[in-house]
Amino acid sequence: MTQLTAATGLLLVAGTFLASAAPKPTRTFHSGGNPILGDGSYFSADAAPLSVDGKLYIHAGHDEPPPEVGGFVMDDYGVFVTKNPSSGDWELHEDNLDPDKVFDWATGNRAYAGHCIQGPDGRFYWYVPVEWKNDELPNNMAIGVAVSDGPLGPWKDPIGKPLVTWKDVFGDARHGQEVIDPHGFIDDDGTIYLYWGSWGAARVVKLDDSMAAMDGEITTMTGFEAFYEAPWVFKRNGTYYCIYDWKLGGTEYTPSNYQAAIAYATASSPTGPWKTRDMILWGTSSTTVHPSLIEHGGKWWLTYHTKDAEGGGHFRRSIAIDEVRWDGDRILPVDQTWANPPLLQLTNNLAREAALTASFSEEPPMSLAALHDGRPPVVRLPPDMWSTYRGNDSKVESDWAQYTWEVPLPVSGVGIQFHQDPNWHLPPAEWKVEYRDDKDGWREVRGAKYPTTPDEWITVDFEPVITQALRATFKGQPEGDYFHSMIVSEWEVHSPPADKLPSGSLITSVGKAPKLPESVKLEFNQLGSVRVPVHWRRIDPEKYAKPGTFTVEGKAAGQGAGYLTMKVTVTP
Ligand code: FUB
Repeated sequence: MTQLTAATGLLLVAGTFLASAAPKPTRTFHSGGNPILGDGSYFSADAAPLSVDGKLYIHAGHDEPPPEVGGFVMDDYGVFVTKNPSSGDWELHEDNLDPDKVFDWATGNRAYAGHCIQGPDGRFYWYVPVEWKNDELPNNMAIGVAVSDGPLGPWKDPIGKPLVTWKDVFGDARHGQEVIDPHGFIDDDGTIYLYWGSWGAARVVKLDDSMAAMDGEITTMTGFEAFYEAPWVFKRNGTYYCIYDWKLGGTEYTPSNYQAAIAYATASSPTGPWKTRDMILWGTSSTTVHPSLIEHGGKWWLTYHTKDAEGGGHFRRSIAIDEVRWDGDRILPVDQTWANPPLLQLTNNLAREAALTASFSEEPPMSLAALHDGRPPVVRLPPDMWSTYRGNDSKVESDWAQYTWEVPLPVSGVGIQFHQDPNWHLPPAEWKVEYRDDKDGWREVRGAKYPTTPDEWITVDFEPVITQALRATFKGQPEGDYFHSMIVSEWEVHSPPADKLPSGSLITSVGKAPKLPESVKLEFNQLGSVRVPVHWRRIDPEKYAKPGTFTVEGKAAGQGAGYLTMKVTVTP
């Protein structure tokens, strides 16, 4: 079949399209790793990948709020394009679909997670949940569909109205779940399914061949464990897979009920019943993750989002992509990667590499892990905070949190941020920092002063010590015979700078990964020499595949002034 479409002049050939009239990207960039675009110049969320004619298109939402706004501001969609995610070469098409301009019935706000697929007619259908100009319903998010001859638009509304609304799912009922996060899937027999789901319910309906009308009953899918939102269905070797946002507050994967992890379920039919198999990725830094999984260029890829870009936040997210490996029909847990992995970031904060324990933590909704996530938050949500709240009548006078390292390390200060709220949380009446001394047990650090001002960053310096554990103990503000609980969003532990960061060299032979030392001896003024763990950058096996030399960077724990370097010589 060859046809020339009137709308754009694109040539459709047997279901493929020749992108003669493909719009020009608004920018091209090279990505050094996740987040794909991490410089904070454009925030993106809800990645929905589509592999067409050797290119990977990622249709994505656009996060636009200023840093201090704690809610979604999403008014349009963008598309990221690459031939090969490993190349790091990307195009970005900003403002590719603007609901304001495409849908007469939409307010133009809340352009949430959509999904673009190619229909049997070779055209592209982008299902998007946007706000409907209808204020009579309990919730006016509705799924619209935009169509185009190419995956980059221009987009048109083929039906002039929403495709699925609250009314279609719940009729006149006042209670239900937001109609968002659509996902399209065409089975081998040509049956077209539209899925969506949020707030714990996943739904599906068949579409007719127009791709823009429902064809049958809406059903609620069953069998998932801890389904929260964002169903993404695909088929591999006859098995249907659904990956989704998994959420169960108070568990190891999602301590706070504001976080989500990524899980997958399988079924023998595209509508379930589903059986949850395993986790693919534990929660990321942002409260939402919105996963998708696709085969492209002979590899499988997971896309999701985080708040790891410069200036990022829970509502200023950035999309990420990592390779997925299979073991037979099992999806293996994905190794999350970053352009600059957390343990390689230049900081003197030792808290990130410590094991963290506490006398108590209110989980859910809060999360003890927030103390050492390395990010004092701008907009605070529960997973960004440790709380000792046990009720308004707690007789517990004090609580503690403790960092323990695998080896003794030099420490010379802490940074902390307390908060208060109208609900019984106050900064502590007093607090202190102790270190563990092998001989004498817990001893208070010397020379420290302990401010308690809420909502500002507090730095406390003290006489340097070498220790394997540091503990902060907080006394609650008394009221009658009760004690107020407290909230801490971040607790850093600072290492003093070493006198010098050494560099080294070693030899390896072709094909053999160099054996980099796990620790390095550093000299510290007053404290003498201390062996400190080193985190090395991952080495691409290409580097030692032939004779030559290259340099690897390493980050010594607690050393923020620069990287160690190791020169590697590869001999034949
Ligand atoms: O981006 C807005 C909403 O947040 C999406 O629809 C959800 O999947 C979550 O990522």
